[in-house]
Amino acid sequence: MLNTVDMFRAALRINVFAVLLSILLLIGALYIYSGNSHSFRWIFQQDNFPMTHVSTTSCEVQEYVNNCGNWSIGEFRMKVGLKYAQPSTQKGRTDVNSVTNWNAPLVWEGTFDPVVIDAIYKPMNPRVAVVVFAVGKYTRFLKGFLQSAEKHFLVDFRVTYYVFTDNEQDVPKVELGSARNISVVPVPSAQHWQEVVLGRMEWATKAIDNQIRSKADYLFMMDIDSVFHNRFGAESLSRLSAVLHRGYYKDSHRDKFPYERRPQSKAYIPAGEGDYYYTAAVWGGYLEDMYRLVKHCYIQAQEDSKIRIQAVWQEESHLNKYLLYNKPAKVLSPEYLWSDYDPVPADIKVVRVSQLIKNYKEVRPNAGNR
Ligand code: UD2
Repeated sequence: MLNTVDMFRAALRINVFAVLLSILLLIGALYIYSGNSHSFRWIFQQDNFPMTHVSTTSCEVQEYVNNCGNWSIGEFRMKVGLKYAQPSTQKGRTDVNSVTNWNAPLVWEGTFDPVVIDAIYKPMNPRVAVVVFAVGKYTRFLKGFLQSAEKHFLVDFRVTYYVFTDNEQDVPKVELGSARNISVVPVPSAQHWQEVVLGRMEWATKAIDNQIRSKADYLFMMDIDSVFHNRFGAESLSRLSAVLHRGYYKDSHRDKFPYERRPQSKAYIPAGEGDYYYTAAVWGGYLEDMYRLVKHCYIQAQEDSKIRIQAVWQEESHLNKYLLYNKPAKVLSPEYLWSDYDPVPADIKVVRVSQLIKNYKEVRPNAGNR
């Protein structure tokens, strides 16, 4: 039989337990609220905010909704009271064209406001995969690339660098921001640099299938022998973003572009056709769109090799052919890949990434200039 004291103690224990449980539940609720509603608290609020403010801010946002479907329209509404310079319909860059003839943005410094861009993209919290190859002596470029990317590439976004290398020990320990990682993907060594350059398409296709697909929303392919110098931000994100090659952007006649001109090759582009000449050293987009394009380059190069032909600029030739018939959603100016080989002209207001000067004979496995 329980006496009165025992009953009192039992009641006290139950009360203490109930209070502790309530506190735990309260902490849990607050934690969930602060995590999930981060974007609402910071940028997007107020369900009665008109839709037009969203769609005119960026067609890219609408595209993301259509493709990813992860966010309701309400989540793209700008924070009421966010301060940024008023956009103008009259003033802007006049020295360069900032729209293509298929009405896609052509991105230059001065054509976007980073405050607005970040306010749109950061709350989406996309996962970005960066695929780089560092095979043979190219591991020497990893440190400079990664350290500078941490300062300038999609800062405060979730980024995973997939480093494809034949020498894991040479992957440097680099201090990374939060939610940023390096994932090493082993690949065999190569006898010829062409094996690496074209092999990238095959290895990247397989890696997307095997390990990247479930972990990324966007994917960039980048050359490793380059260094970031300035912001390379969310203004670069789109379904498919291609960078104008610095050597051919100043209204070169399209027949002078170094497209593949042999009809036997799958990369063939006939004279009289072409929009721009894009570099294969930086390109990016939605994971699935990039997968289609990377795989396309891989398959087309394989078809070429069956008849013992190699496109004049390897995967870059296949990339240019694809983009002629499948227009990119954004075209990035050569700010997004300049080169230390060339002086910077007046219309390049900001060099965001620059290719390093390298001794081709020394770094490539089979010596010889390109
Ligand atoms: C140009 C293009 C490049 C590609 C190549 C094809 C530019 C700035 N770059 O670069 O995108 O189209 O021509 O011919 O327009 N790599 C290794 N180990 C090697 C060789 C290459 O890891 O032994 C990787 C590395 O990531 C390098 C990339 O492949 O950055 C491209 O090779 P490259 O830099 O030698 O080619 P490059 O400078 O002629």
